[in-house]
Amino acid sequence: MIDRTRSLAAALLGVVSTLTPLGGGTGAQDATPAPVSPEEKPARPASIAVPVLTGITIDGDLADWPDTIELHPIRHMLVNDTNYGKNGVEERDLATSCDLSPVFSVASDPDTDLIVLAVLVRDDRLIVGNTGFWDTDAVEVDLDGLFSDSRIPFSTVFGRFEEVDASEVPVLQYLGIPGEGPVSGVSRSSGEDRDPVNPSLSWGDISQTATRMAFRRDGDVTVYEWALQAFDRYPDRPTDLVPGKRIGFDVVVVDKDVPASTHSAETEPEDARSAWVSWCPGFSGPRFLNAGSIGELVLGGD
Ligand SMILES: [Ca+2]
Ligand SMILES: [Ca+2]
Ligand SMILES: [Ca+2]
Repeated sequence: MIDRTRSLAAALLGVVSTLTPLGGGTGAQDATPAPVSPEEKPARPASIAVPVLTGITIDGDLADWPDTIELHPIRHMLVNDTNYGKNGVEERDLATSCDLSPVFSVASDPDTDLIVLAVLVRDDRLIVGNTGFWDTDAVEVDLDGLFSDSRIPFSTVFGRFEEVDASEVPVLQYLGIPGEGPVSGVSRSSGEDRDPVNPSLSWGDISQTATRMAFRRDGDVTVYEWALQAFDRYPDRPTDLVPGKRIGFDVVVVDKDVPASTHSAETEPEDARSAWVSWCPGFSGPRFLNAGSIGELVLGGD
């Protein structure tokens, strides 16, 4: 996997090297790979020992990221789903396809207690929509500061979209699109009217968090640069990012390549539905309902 990751990075960065240099900047200190001790064996199917990285500016420009930091592929496509499709890409081609080939780098910043995340998405067609989850290119980030196996039933959320509060959901889901908000057409959540923000926190108020995101489009690569706040309990108990801590984590890239022609995911022509591709393998329903279904970050440090 490491060799494949490196070859993907080389292939992708070969394309974007003059456009989105990941590294070579002087703004941040070098990322030191986190040593993994025997007691830090992976607990989830997808696991990263994340380095410490400070001094990142969230502006969509990755020149402040060190070139020593590892890139990870995002390559698990949701198939046989009524909301999403292959969008013309086969899963096996996600490492090299000009239609869609996404990678990311991630680190923890102990100075700010935030997770920093760079997502690079080579994507042939930029589509930004504001009506729902099905009409736009997007990135979804799932975080569980408690690293729990908590699970809630569908009924907690579905049918209560405007009332349910993020504190009731075991996984916080941050959403970002490469354009102006609103995200997913949300104008009201947890019982309150919301401004059209981007990024957004599903069922919550992102202004009560320190999370932010900036995007940039260079050639055929969309870059999302994030600083993300995890919570033991949203919004009053943020997670302390201490060395050795595990954080539940997944990152998902959504690729839509033609403007939506209908008003729901199910009614979009099957070949026009967006692709949904996750870092963590497996799909047992929406990530935010099941904290044990996402991967993990194992935090490095001194
Ligand atoms: Ca930056
Ligand atoms: Ca595409
Ligand atoms: Ca697209």
